[in-house]
Amino acid sequence: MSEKAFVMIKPDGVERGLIGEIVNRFEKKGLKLVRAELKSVDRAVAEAHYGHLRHKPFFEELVEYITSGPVFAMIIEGAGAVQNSRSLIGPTNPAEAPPGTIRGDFGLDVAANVIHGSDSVDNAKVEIERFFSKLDY
Ligand code: YYY
Ligand code: MG
Repeated sequence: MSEKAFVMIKPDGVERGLIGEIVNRFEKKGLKLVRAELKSVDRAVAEAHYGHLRHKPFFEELVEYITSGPVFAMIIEGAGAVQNSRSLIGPTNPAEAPPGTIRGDFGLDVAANVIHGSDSVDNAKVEIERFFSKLDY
């Protein structure tokens, strides 16, 4: 059975008009876009999504950033969708991400790093349920 990943273009990526370019990369890789929605993230969802970082000094800034404008939330499906989407996205800090990766090509700022991708199959399930209603996938 094919795997699902949760991927989200963050407010800076949406604002800078990168949705088409980014979706294109997933499609070219052979991963399928099975659900997508432009939506705003409220504070409760943001705090849950970044709950693993709540004790970090940048947590408040992170929550403010992700709630600052619309995001483009996606369910991506295909073989190894979680690992393969993380490979397309690249390392957390865009300043250190290699060219050819989404973060390497489109960013410099670790706080506004263009895109989120789930880091495990289990977390992907939790994130998909957090951002999409059950009827949507
Ligand atoms: O999964 P990934 O997004 O690559 O990194 P996480 O360690 O899960 O951190 C989530 C999010 O937090 C990251 O995308 C940017 C932000 N962040 C930050 O602003 N400063 C850091 N030093 C580390 C992470
Ligand atoms: Mg993460």
